Amino acid sequence: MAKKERSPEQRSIDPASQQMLIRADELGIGTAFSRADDMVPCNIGGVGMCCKMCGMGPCRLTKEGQTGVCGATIDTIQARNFLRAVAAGAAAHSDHGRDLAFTLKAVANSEAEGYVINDVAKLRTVAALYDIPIEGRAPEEIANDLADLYIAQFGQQKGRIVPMIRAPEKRRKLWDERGVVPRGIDREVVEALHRTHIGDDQDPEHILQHAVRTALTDGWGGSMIATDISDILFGTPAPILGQANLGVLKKDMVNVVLHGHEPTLSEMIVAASQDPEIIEYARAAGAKGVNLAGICCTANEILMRKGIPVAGNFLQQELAILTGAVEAMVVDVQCIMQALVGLAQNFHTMVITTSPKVRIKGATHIEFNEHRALTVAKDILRRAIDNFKNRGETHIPDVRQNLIPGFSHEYISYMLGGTYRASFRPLNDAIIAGRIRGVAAVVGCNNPRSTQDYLHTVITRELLKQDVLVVETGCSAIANAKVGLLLGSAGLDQVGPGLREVCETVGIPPVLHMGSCVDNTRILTVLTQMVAEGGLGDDIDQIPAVGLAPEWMSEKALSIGVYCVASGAYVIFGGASPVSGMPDRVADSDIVLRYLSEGWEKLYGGKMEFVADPQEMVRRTLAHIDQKRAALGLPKYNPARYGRSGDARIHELERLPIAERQAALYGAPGK
Ligand code: SF4
Ligand code: MSK
Repeated sequence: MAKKERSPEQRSIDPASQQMLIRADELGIGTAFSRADDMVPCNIGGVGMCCKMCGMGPCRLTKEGQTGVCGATIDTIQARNFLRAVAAGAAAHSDHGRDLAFTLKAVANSEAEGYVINDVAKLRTVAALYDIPIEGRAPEEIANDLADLYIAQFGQQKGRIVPMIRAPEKRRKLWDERGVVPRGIDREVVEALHRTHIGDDQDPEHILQHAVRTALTDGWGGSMIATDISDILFGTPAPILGQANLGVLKKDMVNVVLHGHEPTLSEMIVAASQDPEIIEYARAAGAKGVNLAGICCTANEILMRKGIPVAGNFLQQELAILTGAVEAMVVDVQCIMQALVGLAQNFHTMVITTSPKVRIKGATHIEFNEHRALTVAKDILRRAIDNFKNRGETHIPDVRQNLIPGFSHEYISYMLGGTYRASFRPLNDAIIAGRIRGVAAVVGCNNPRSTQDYLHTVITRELLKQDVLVVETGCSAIANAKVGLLLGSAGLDQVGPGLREVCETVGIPPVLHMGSCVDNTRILTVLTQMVAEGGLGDDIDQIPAVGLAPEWMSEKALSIGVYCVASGAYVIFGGASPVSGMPDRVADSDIVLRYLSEGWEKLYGGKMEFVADPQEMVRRTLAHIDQKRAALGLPKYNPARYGRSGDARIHELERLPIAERQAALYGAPGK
């Protein structure tokens, strides 16, 4: 029995999740929600005041003036813990990028079964950025050179990683001056571990400088490489109709849920699921076919490119199995709960691990290998189909919502300017005029310590009302998709008048789904292109923009936050801070917390803050946007100026007699 058990409504705002949580209670099955209720977070480690870097500890610094056995002070301990978390996050994203680089190399050399180069234009564009010759060369030759260059970024020892050249010039100079330019991706992660070993780096500011360098290897390194290669191999996303929530699972089909992060295997499973041989195999088993659905960022990858429905975000991985309708949950890397296997034993679901890096005791392991990807994908689907006969009672919530994802930076540029004039000019102009007050990136995870999806959706809705254009990635995008904010016209009645005009004119939803967690680099690219377009300053820190991770939980989120801060953004995390300390008990135990905000703002123009209250998050976001507008000399945001043009006005005018309509549009005759 949980200690402080919350009701389903307190655990999630999502009706599908609530239904499955009731079902879990009926069956007496625990989930992350009930385990979070049972597990009170450690009030010492949770605020960064515990060190377990060596066998003389763990040392808990809860008294004034106390140090660790080695003499380490609280700020050193907090900075070391923080750097280690950033290093783990950067490692996860970057290793994802490395695997894709090896896949690109294999595809270029015809050694990867089933894969082709899907977006030759993007391959040529990316290669040209690095002066790789493209004219008169076959895509495979270019891809081979690009793969070699990208693979080299991981083991490089000196110089700078190449994707950094894509940042605004002023920012690159700043990074040089601050000594945070990454030399090689692996080198910075290794150095982070070295520096935080007992008896190494003990100056908190110096340790946190390396947190910046390490995070930059993620945003302007590993993650950017991952996004580039995913687009080259599987296609650059463009708007496509999708669906989200547990109601996408189908009673009469074999349901295979793809969960994790890397698109390599999931893309091949999508291809295999359409193979006549597999469809026939499913029919012979008594099903109408194979229904694929995604969870977490694998979901975002195959949704953005193939329109494969999303079963849910992070906190719905267990709930999908609780439907009783999932024949197989196929996982690769990151954000996979170990609890899945025990939970699945209550049903017929097979949990299939596929990465050489990730095994879970009790799961079936079918190892993925890009050299025989299609064969592995078909093998997995056959195993899932064979399991269909074991299905028992099903409880699929009848809850799903349409959405339109697929807003890559390439597509945003195209939609704003067209094929021949692709550009960010209209976006910059809308911000300069005040139609769009600013831009917010609402991203990141779910966390069972808050109410699932509540913070993501309430903040997004509030910002839209204030004419803030919202871009999204990761589990946040799925949260807002489920409440219908990622549709063309739906939700436009809930947005501010200026933003509504822009959305109606361009034909876009007010919330743009830009992809998975590694695709936060698309947001860096958009910000860089907005700078290049002109009118909003000469560096990212001058743009009226804010990043928010309201329900963060992963170390990857911290790494993303730090590279955004280092790129000049104001980043607000919801929930608890891992470095807040207990300033009421131990004075100055919040030195590191303050440094991430005030210290980094002086150095990089961006800052990181942790704010629990959603209204306060919105208030700080708007205050920051308005302050950046003022610094640029832009007109003060005034919603009364807009909302009288565009489609809404046309509908009103249509009701007037023709002469009055013309007078309203063009002035009275003779004037
Ligand atoms: Fe304690 Fe120092 Fe060891 Fe950390 S490194 S556990 S503070 S003795
Ligand atoms: S999956 S890192 S819970 S966003 Fe990228 Fe979602 Fe966070 Fe995992």
